[in-house]
Amino acid sequence: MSRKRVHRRTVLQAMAGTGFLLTLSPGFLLTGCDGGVRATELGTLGLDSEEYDVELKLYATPDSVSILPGTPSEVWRYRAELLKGPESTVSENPDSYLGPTIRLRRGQTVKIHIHNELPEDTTVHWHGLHVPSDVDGQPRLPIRPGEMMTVGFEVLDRAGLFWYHSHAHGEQGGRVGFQSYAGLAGLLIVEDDEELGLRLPAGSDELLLVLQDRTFEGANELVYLDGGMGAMMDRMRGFLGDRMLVNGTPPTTRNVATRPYRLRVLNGSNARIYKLAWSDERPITVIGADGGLLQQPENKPYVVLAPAQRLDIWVDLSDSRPGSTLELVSDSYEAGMMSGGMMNDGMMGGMGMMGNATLPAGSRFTLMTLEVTDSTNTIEPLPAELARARKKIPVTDATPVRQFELSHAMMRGFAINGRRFAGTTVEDGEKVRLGDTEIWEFRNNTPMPHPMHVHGLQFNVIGRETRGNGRGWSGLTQGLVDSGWHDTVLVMPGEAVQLAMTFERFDGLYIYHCHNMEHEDNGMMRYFQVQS
Ligand SMILES: [Cu+2]
Repeated sequence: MSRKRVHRRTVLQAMAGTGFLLTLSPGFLLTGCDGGVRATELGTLGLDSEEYDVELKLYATPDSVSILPGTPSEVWRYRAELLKGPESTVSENPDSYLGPTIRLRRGQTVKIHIHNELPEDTTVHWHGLHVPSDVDGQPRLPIRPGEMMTVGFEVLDRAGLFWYHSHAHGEQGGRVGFQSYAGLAGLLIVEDDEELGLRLPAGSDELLLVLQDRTFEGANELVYLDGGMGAMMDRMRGFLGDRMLVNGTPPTTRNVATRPYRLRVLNGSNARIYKLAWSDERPITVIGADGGLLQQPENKPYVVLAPAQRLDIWVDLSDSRPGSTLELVSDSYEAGMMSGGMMNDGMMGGMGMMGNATLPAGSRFTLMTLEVTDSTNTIEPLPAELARARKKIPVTDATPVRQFELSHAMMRGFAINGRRFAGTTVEDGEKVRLGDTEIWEFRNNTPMPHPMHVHGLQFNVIGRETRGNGRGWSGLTQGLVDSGWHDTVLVMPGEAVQLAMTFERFDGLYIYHCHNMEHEDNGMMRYFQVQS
């Protein structure tokens, strides 16, 4: 038996409440401020309750799925089994490696038994959800092969599109990039009364889109960081696949009718940034971002979607002619050589020194074609006011500012304030007070963009400043969606971005990191501690 498994047994036994647990996982027992939320019996983390509204089993398991014509591809994926709760809680995606879409209601209590059937450690992170530290799927609480962990939480977030994915960190380094690439990701939708009251397009008029790029070789085998110089460059700029998959399959045509649709889009890619636009150049109407609906709809010529970000888009096809088509594309932009983009002379960076991507960053391609095949007369207009319930975080001149310098050392990966990921180590500058509001400023000193993610909360983007050095990326500026609520913000090269955030309800350890998964796996991740 390997040392790993012995170690895990120790953790499981220790969950009965003995003291040495603290040394195995600092912060583990600190989550006690919100009556009833605490680590309890064997393997149950987070909310401990007699009764849950929803209970399900979630398996992380090897599988094979037909993605391209021919041989099925080997993947790692999530499968779910609903034990208790509304039928609509779990919808499988049978033709895809993506995990089932999990649909929850605000206020529900949820219990999830996570089974690891993979040959290595894993975790499940509920990206964007405000959950206790122990439930957050952090690398400090791995689920060993063959073992099960139970997490409980209350759905506290307002309605929005969230997702769940692996957040594993192995002994040799980060495994987020590999495991997510292998297929360990799925959508999680939170609904609430406020949003349902708006009567936005639903059912078949709500289109869920997960954007991912992949590379296949041989008999449809997924390829990730396949060694050599190319792999080294992939680690530096982030992995770029050579073809697009949408919901785990090549882009398709969807039949639609002459009425409004709601597109809810997740960038589930490891590193690729999308510039979403309509093929007829009509504006993109944005109604929501990571943390739910915006206060009012906003029209943009195009929108930028960085890894882990979500956008909610409304489109009205009521004036469309039956037989006509409309494409959702990712438009071209200049990405800079260091990020695998096109060079100025039009030569593809991917063919030169920057790795072997044949679909360089900033390429134009189609993600989905809408073909109008039906006419309908029932039109729900888009409400002018979408969200009133959540007020922006108040900040004043007295609100403390915490700065984070993002840096890159060739061959030695990435760092935040000069520090690389070092397990649960938390420095003085990484401790915050429960209940406090702060401004976090991420300052990008690298030639690459970084989508920075803070766990356990939603923040407001309150400012952006360019400090020079931002060459090459101006083609994305007008498409950044900064209003509303976010858990991931794109910080461009040479840019400083200010975020307002409040550390509510839960103390303990959380993580902040770049969501370019190769940057994250190569050091650009740190723990921070919320102290009560
Ligand atoms: Cu990064």
